[in-house]
Amino acid sequence: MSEMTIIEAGLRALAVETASWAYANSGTRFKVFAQPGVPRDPFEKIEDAAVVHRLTGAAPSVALHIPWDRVADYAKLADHAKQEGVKIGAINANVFQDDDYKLGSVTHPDPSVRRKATDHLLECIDVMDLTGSDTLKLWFADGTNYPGQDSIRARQDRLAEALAETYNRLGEHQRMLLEYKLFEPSFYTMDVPDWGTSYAHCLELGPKAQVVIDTGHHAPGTNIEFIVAFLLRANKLGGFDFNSRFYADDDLMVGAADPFQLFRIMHEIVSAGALDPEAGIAFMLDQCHNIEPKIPAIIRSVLNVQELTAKALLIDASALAAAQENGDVLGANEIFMDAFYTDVRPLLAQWRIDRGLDADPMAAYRQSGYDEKITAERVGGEQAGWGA
Ligand code: LRH
Ligand code: MN
Ligand code: MN
Repeated sequence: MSEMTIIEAGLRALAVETASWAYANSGTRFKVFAQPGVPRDPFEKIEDAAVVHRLTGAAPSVALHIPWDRVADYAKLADHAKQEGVKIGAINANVFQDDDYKLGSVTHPDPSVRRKATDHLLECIDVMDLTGSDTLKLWFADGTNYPGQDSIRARQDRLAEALAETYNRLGEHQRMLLEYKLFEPSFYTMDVPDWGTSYAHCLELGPKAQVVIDTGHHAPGTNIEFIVAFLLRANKLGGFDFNSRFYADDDLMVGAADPFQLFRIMHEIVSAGALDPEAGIAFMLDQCHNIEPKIPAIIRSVLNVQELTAKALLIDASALAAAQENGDVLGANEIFMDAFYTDVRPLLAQWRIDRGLDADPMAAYRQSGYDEKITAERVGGEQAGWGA
């Protein structure tokens, strides 16, 4: 099989989900640099996501964050997405920006705060019903800062209770993904600090609960592809929040800091046959673009995922299996690295031309006039929520 045939077969199905909040103004704890032309409401965020999809042909859905994307009429929002040629992806719950949540949301010691938080999770399932989304994504900032502050074990019980209530409200074709994060904003314990905790809760809940891996949420040096392989084997990997990091949860463009890591992750996906949408793995971006222009940064990220996936597709699977069987350590590694070092950019340019897309989506965006248009039309764009 030619390299092009292999890439074509693999990439046909690859769908990267972009995040509504990445189109809006966002920053660090220190400063939000407002950019001209950012969306003023969720409708405009969807329009920007549609531009990314039109140029890349690989970003057909956009994730929402509630309440950042709260609107009066969700059916209208979903309809708008459809008109624009994209659909609503995961609904991200947000129980981390309310004064009531200072000591936690679903694990808060006060039952009335827990009730409020769980009600929000249920509200997110209502939003799924109205938008046609099939995925609820949960991340909890919950945890403690000081030893003795609260009972670690009681907080697990409270978490399990809220998750079970939410799980039971899911419709037949809906699922929930539980995201973990080692630290931040809590610095002594996070209530879902790692994949093991998320996995154990998901296992207890049932088949509609799966783990989501945010690539920026681990200790430095963590072998993320091992987690991917383990969860795929257990049928408990629901998807990714892709981004990259040099230090902590940096939320930089995926593939920017460590393209080799993304390659190794995509190799696990490809070799498990999990690239196909049928496998149900959501390839989402969770990034914040503080100094770089938003739409081009998101296009760049989609292209990075595509490029590293194409490289992973080029690993000669049968030669690799033979080398592994023979215990040929260096041979196996060479086969792996050969694919990583292959320059797939010309193949991908051709792949795009074959689909009626521009060979270079970054250049096509620059020439499209869209940036000038939104800069002129949109004044007073949104703040995503971070640093708000
Ligand atoms: C938390 C997180 C989570 C949130 C998003 C905005 O750090 O990764 O996914 O929903 O950032
Ligand atoms: Mn995330
Ligand atoms: Mn994060």
